[in-house]
Amino acid sequence: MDSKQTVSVISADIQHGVAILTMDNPPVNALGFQVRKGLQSHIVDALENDGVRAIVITSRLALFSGGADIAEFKTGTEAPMLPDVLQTIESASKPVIAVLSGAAFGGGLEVALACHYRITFKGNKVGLPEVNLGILPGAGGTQRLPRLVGVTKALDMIVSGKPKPVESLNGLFDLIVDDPASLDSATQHFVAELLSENRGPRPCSSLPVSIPHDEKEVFETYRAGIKKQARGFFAPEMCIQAVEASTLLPLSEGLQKEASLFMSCMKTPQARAQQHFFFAERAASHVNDYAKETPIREIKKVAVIGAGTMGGGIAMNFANAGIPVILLELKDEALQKGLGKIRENYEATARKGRLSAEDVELRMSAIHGTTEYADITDADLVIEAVFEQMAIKQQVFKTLDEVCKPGAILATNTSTLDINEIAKSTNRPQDVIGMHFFSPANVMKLLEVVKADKTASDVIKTAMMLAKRINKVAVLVGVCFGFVGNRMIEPYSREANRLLLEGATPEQIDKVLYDFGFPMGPFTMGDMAGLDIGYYVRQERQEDIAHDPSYCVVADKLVEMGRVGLKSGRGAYRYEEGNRQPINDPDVLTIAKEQAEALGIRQRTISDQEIIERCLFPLINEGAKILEEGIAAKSSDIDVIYVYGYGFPVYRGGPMQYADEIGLDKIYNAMVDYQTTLGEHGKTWFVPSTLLKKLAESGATFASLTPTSK
Ligand code: 3H9
Repeated sequence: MDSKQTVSVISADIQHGVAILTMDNPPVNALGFQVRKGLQSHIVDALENDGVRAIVITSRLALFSGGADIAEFKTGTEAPMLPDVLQTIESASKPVIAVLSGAAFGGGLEVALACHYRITFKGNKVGLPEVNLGILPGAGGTQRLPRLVGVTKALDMIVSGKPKPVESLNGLFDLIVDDPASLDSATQHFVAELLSENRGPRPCSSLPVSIPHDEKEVFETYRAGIKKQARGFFAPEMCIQAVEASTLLPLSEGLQKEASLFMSCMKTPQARAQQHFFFAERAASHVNDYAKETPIREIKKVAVIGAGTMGGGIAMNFANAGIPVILLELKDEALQKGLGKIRENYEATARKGRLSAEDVELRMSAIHGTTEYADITDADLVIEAVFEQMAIKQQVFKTLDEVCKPGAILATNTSTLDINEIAKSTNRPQDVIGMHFFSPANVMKLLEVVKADKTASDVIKTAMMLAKRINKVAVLVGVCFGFVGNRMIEPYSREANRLLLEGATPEQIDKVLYDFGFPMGPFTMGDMAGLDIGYYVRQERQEDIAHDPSYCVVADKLVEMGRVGLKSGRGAYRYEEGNRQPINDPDVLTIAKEQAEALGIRQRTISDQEIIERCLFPLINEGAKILEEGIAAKSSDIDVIYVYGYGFPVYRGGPMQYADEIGLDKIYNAMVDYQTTLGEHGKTWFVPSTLLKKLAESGATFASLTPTSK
């Protein structure tokens, strides 16, 4: 007789001798304690039930499973452990069939690998993304996948963490149906045939892992190939070693090796950082500034003011997402130049094989150029990306206020200016918001959404939601000079420049920060961006910095000498024609020495540790002030900004997670020490924030703070 029984997140339904175990643990069928316990007990029941001849594991959600419950990694995992549940499945005396009615990731795919047969539909995806969490697949994935799809494919999936279409994985699925709607009937048919042919369990432990003769060097070749992307990461090498073990050991021993490598990853600060970052990225969209029921404004047409590098890049985001854009520039020559640059960018992507010629034309056809404000009156969103000067921006917003339709969102891409002041030049401050893109705007994932005092909540919600449509990660912040990202980078560059005066070289400072994990050090970055940009910002900020005569004095001198970076062939380094490789320039050291002497600064040998502390601790301290002021609602938002906007190594989780990991007392004490050891400079710039002091004294972390809303 058929029966139905429900254990919360898993239901067991016996139909015609087949036990159908359906996972139903929204949102992603994470394999937390209840799911593991439910799976284990239902499988044991089904094995003991003489009326059951086969077991099907499937899901009620659009996803098969998103894998182990990552939140449990922090709080601790209770038995039954996933590898043990999977052992029960693999050694079952009745055939177990996984029916993937949606994507399967990590432990979710490992459940399917432990089953004896697998069924899915065309277009579905599976992956083992554990490496992105600083770990490796720890429930048999590194041992079973190579046995099913071969070493090369398994290695690639496990080390890259990227999902793959099911059709590309020969050997993994016994049946791939055309569409998800036919999965149920296809499964019934498959299982009926299986039983009628008496095909029993088929554990993959019996399969050998062989490396084709011409692929003996597979592991060494793979290591060499990923050297650049894997720089600084611990987990990729552990993944490789685990897959290597699958080729050398029987399954049971391979599983033990995998477990030990998994634990060695799990204990690292990198794993903590990457898991923190997984939740940080998602938490960035949880904001208190609007409600679930707050409506969003419809965005069907966008206008971008300014066809320079930023404006062009911003326009590309919308064209890429199929949203029509009007690009406005006052002079036709500048407009044509901007449109030409956009085409060049698309064509360069097409040459790399990442875009077809038709796509280039399709995207270009979504961007219309104009020199007339009259052409943007029906835009739902206007993003201003003109020269970074208050008077110019205010003039643009005054015009937008005159021409744009009621309800249009008026956004500014300013990276430093006061958006409340910009909003004042309109009669609709509730519609004004900051949408701060990072350069190159068509590439960088980050979008700082800046709410001004009067920005309406539906405008904030629309901007946050729109970010998803254009494939950005949005972080909501408040108004202050430089918002979160640029405000915190200021002490970082200030200290890097001051260290030059004190005797460090650009090369030493860049190397230390590159080795810390940044894609490049501050001097290489400055030369690439152009030293004139910082120079003009400093000119506008004289009242904040004039009291410190040493403030970026070498950078100022270089700009005044016409050494504005890569584009002029000289900056903090020198460059050969057509080559972006920085070359050390002794002239820069001479300039630094002369300036130091003029300021009475004694040059000395600077340790690498001091470079890290001097550049990063004031940056973190600024982050603490930002939290104190409510400019960012939570420390994890700052981490998302730094990883996606400034290349802070994700394996350190972002500056605030890094601070929590090394201990806030250590940072506080170092700040206090520098206050005395660095004389006037220390007294001015190394004052710990009240929040840092409070947390350090109580032994708390930034992550423990309750999110704020301003
Ligand atoms: C693993 O499996 C280890 C094993 O090898 C060994 C064990 C021994 N756990 O991303 P979304 C939450 S490690 C807990 O916005 P989407 C997420 O935080 C795991 N929570 O949805 C969010 O919560 P909130 C390997 C999870 O549709 C909500 O679910 N697996 C998990 O855009 C919705 O998430 C992975 O690394 C989880 N595993 O994307 C896959 N997954 O609403 C990780 C999600 O409160 N997950 N949440 O912000 C993903 O890549 C995506 O979430 C997925 C869905 C593609 C599944």
